[in-house]
Amino acid sequence: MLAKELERAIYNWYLTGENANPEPIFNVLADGYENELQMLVPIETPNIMLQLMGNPENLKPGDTFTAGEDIGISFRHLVVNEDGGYFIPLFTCQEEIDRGEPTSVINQPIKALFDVADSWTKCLGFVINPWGQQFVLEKDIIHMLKEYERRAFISIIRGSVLDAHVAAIVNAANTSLLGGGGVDGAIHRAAGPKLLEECRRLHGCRTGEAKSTGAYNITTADNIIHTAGPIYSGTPEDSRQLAACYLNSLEQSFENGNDSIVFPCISTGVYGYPIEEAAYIALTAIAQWLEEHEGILKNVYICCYRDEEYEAYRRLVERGDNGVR
Ligand code: AR6
Repeated sequence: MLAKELERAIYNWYLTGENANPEPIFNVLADGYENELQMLVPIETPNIMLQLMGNPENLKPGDTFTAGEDIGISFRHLVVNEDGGYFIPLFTCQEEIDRGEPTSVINQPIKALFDVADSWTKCLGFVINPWGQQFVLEKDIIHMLKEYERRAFISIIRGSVLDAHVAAIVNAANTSLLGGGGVDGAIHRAAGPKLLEECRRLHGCRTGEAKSTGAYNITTADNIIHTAGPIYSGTPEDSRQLAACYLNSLEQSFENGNDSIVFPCISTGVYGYPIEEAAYIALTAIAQWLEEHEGILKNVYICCYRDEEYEAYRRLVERGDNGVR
């Protein structure tokens, strides 16, 4: 689970583009340091085999070996400078390893790796998934991560909720939950007809409420959280209902055990909510929920499909009056 979240955070960091804040990745790594995140580490096979065998001269075909306690493992290196400085590659899954040349690997907790890195003088750090979307962890970052104070981070991304890789995608649906246009239509098209079948069994959703389903053919998420935003009418009830959409979606994701979530700009399309106002309500509601549920959710993403949505969010974040770092 944590390795998957790490992959997702790195993917979204690339998606966010230039100057993206790496804090969502640090959140997962710091969590992994405390909670046994396992990484796959390539090893130098011949060495480890000789050590496993003890005395290879006594070998007969078909013999099997069990590793003793004192096996010294030799990790593979990516040499980067003429002084022999190197990085150690780490992988989140076998598919990432298979992008490069075949190698033997072992599972190692990231805690053990971070803790021994300082004793290898020529080691400059680690590179996560070097053959794909790589993330470099230099030693000073590793030191920082060991003491890192985790705090859920809100990232603003330009694009569709279907572009992000997350545990939960929020759908700006309607009270029938039976599909529609906008992002709702896009999610149903991507998920396939089984999503509509499950939605039928939910018997609708009141404005401001949120209900959870599977993600079906959407492989970039584990589940979909459907919420019905208010149709903008210019009354104070609008903002209460819009805030409720965000709060109830976060509550649902908490119940699902999700570590990451992506929101569209609820009600700002077909339902006509002025974007500037909607963005302020969204950020305030999310920041409030995160403050009340410290340490639960790691990463929150807001996807802005239209330029004016993205710009409204950027202006708000730059003003810094909404509890968002
Ligand atoms: N892909 C991704 N995001 C989109 C897309 C798309 N194809 N189209 C719009 N958005 P909206 P609402 C973004 O209109 O205002 C539906 O028919 C859009 O830029 O989808 O809450 C439902 O069934 C904005 O950021 O939803 C309801 O009847 C966000 O999605 C009604 O519309 C929400 O815009 C809900 O209206």
